[in-house]
Amino acid sequence: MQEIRNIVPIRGTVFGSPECSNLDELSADIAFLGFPYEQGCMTALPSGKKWGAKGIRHDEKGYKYQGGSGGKDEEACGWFDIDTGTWQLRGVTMADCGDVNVLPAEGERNSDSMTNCDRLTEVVNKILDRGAFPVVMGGDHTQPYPILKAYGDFTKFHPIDIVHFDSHHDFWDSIGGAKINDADCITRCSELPFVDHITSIGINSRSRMGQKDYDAAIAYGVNIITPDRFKRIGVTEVIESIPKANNIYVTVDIDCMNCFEVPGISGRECGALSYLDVEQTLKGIPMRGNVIGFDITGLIPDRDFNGITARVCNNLIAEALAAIFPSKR
Ligand SMILES: [Mn+2]
Repeated sequence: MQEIRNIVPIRGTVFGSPECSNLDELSADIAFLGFPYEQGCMTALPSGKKWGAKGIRHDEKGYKYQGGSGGKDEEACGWFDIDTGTWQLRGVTMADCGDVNVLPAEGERNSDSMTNCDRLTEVVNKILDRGAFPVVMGGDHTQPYPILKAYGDFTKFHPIDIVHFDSHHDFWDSIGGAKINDADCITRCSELPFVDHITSIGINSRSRMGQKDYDAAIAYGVNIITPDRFKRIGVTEVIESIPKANNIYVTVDIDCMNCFEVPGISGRECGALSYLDVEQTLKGIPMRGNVIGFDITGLIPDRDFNGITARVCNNLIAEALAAIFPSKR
């Protein structure tokens, strides 16, 4: 049987961090991984989520991993935050592992070959095995389920709570009977034996959340924060509504934000969260538990305007990581 690579190299890395295409040699606090996959979406929807990771990598304004003062190329240079008077991500090491190798979904397949989602699970499993914190960039929102499956072998991370940012509940049972897709990812995650509480932030009622799906989410115990409720109670109370947990996994579908802040997406929403709502909530999550992984999804560079949405994604990743990883120097 032909050897199939699990990851493929890319051009340009997140924040200009070093590339690591051999996972056996991965040695970093944080590992970036692209999952250029959109086989979990209805094909009637706008396509191009598979280029999301590429868009984030090519954003030019964001954190520069190798920079520092005095013109020196300092590794993991971090930045100084004037709100807190502290350095952010200084000395926190990062590596970009490239993209998961996504192959055609249909057609004849060797019985022992893996699906694309299995390949994602295997790569994240390896990243965890190397002691790094995975940051997966979609691709569509199928990804949290195969990512979380990778934590199955690591009981030190159990139980896992999920904090989910989205305009859509993603609590469908299936799409026409087909399971494991971008509308049922939270349902599938809820079925994993080591997943416990789920908080879904930004869910709106205009996005076809049928009452059946709503009832299923409530029956599971999902803590749903709509944009209206977010505005009413404010960010501090939103953060406090996230149950205290041992371990927290964070998944961000960027359509949780107003479409005029994230035009480069598929389902453009109004009356949604703002960029700062999401950033400030992300910064509060480490106070509720040990954050063990992060993914971001939904960017379609071809629908973006002048890279605005890629800018938002790149910045959210940097700010979320800065809240999770204190500076080392
Ligand atoms: Mn979603």
